[in-house]
Amino acid sequence: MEKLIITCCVTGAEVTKEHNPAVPYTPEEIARSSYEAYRAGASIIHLHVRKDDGTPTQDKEVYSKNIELIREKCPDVIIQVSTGGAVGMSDEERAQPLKLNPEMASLDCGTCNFGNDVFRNTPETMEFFAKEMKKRGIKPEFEVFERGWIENAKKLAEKGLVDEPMHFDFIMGAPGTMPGGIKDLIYMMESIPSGSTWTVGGIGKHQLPMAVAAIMLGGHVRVGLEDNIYYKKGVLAESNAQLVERVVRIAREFDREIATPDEARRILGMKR
Ligand code: KMH
Ligand code: ZN
Repeated sequence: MEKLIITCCVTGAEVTKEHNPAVPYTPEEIARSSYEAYRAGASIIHLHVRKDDGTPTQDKEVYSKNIELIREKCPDVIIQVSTGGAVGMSDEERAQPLKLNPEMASLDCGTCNFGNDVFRNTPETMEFFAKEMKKRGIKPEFEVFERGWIENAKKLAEKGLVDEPMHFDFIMGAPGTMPGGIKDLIYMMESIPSGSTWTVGGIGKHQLPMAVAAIMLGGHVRVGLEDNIYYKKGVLAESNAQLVERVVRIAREFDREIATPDEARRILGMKR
């Protein structure tokens, strides 16, 4: 098996310090938390940013400041900006961090219920993000909340809007979307085009079982406070690094070595 790529989703747009005080908001907090996760073994930081009061934002200048501080501490880590942003944001608003030409970005390829909201990604939205990423040489990570979203991503490839190999992130167990069972994960991994890579992010209680399954099945792992604020039932995670450290320990038990950022680039078919 390839070495294991660990993505850390350090803050997201939904969780707050009221849920877990370790959720980082300011550029300094996000950079520190990213650095700790990187030191623990994360080679990709999935990056949302916040205003200092915790409000999610896609503001280009705020992204720029966050990226600058992360880069100071982790010169080689892969920074994957979010184009999902928060529910209700416009496409233009969500696309702002792409203007900074990051190495990688998330591309949500479908619409779903999302808790009590609807996370809207129309075909037009998906094509807009795909074109923008292709134009700028940004590697997309296709976020998949439902099985049909893989078909939407394949359509983008058929239209020549994305380059292969494609990289998918299965988000499993988010309220309103596909569940986080092993059978669901196997169905997903068997549905992507051959030669593609995949990672999985389990939401809440699904984070640990999905991570262990991915380690065994040859996929990659996403963990972090965006997806899960607990270490175990009733016990809050102390930090993003703590969640990454656990994955590293388990991977070692299965003889899967941890990929450095440059090894992750090679596995994902990216140029530095
Ligand atoms: N915050 C969610 C609505 C992404 O980063 O691309 C979308 C999300 C996915 O987190
Ligand atoms: Zn996200």
